[in-house]
Amino acid sequence: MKDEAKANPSILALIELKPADMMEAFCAEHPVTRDAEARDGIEVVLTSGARGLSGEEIAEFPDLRLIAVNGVGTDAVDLDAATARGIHVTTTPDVLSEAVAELALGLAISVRRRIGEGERLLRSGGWSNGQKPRLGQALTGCRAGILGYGRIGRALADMLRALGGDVIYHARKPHDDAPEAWRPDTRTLAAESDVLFVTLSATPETRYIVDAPVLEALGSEGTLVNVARGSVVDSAALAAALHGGTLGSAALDVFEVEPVAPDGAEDGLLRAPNTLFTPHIASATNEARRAMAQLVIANIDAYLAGSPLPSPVTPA
Ligand code: 8YV
Repeated sequence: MKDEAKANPSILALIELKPADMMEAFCAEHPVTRDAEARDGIEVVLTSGARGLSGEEIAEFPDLRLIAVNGVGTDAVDLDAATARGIHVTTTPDVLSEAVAELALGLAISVRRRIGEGERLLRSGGWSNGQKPRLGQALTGCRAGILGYGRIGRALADMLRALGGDVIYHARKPHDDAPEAWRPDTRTLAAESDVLFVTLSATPETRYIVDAPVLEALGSEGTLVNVARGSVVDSAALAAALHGGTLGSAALDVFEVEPVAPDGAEDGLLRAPNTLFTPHIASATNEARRAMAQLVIANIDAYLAGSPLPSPVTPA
């Protein structure tokens, strides 16, 4: 790469692409800076679904033309501010759907079969001291409700069908090509499910779409699994439902405030019974992250070449 371009980086990386060799190759072949204060001359910002780029930040970049998101969630990107300035936004759809669905499945099996609880009983010596592990609940054959029927919801439905249970879903409208049955609203979906999987996008309309009445409908034997965003679940209502026994169990990979501090805002939730928590790792596999990095770089290269962008979310 010409020294002149290296001297005047036009790409700001706010995140590190993984695996590391992808970031090394990216920086070797592109005019990249990691200087978070850089503004002038920055045409491209590389960010993540979790980090995003706010309207205030977008306003600080006079030359910005592309926001390349390493992820599918755009809730942390001010799309209106980007569109108003004709700034492109790209994401990495499809390449992470199976990884996210796989973790959702793993969380459901782990919390219902009390895998974490059993592991703690063994490591604490409780089992060797005669304590008996508690019985769990099967996932095989149970009624699974999927809230949100996009790429991740569909990938999850495919996996759940193999477990032989009924799979139903709620989305804004029924999907004609869906083998599963549609339910008209979230509470009806919860009432007819043993496990409610949350995969829908976080928007102002979906904030707290899983609230106390929905959790009550899911019931004292029911399980909630969230691999979408923390903002779609009212976590105070969730903590109360778990502590009160109106909801059976919950497994979360995303939270209203991330990262979660052990004694922080989600304290009540972290101390709730029958729970399992992971630190926003749904797409965190070598396979998915490498494919995400390849797609991010493909979008940036297309922009630099003036070619059509592979996966734009804002009108190209
Ligand atoms: C990533 C995500 O963890 O796709 C998303 O929106 O939240 C996750 O895939 C995140 O983008 C970090 O790169």
